[in-house]
Amino acid sequence: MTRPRPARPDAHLVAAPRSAAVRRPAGVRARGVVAAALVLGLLAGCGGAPTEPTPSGPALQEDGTYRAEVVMRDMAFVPAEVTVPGGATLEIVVTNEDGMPHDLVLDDGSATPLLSRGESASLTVVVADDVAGWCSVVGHREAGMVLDVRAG
Ligand SMILES: [Cu+2]
Repeated sequence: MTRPRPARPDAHLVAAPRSAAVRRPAGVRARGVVAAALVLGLLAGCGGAPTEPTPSGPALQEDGTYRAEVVMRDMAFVPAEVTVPGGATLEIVVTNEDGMPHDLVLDDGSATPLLSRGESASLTVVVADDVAGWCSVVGHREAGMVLDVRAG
């Protein structure tokens, strides 16, 4: 029952339906590009250089809280400012990469222990309003070792 298909003399005309690409709504394509950019951004965020981790902005966790990684380095908190939506619960994970001990004290009264080089600790705070943070080692706050937690 196999019959050779009749040759279509006009095949070259229908092979490339020009209208298909043109008719796709521009909005659909734009959303696709945005989604791809988001995926790329997430991938880039996960792949930091292993030798020097780059602190990033607060990351939204699955439970709705935020988590910020802050490094103590050269008598400073890096980043020196963390912003989350007002009322958000924020876990601040501080790691001391400096040659001297530091701690983190928040004006809500919470504080980490004094951390030696390589040590980490975390504080969890509800950021209803801006919260000031600093290192309580004598002279460090005055030297600029402050962390501003902001309710954005
Ligand atoms: Cu300090």
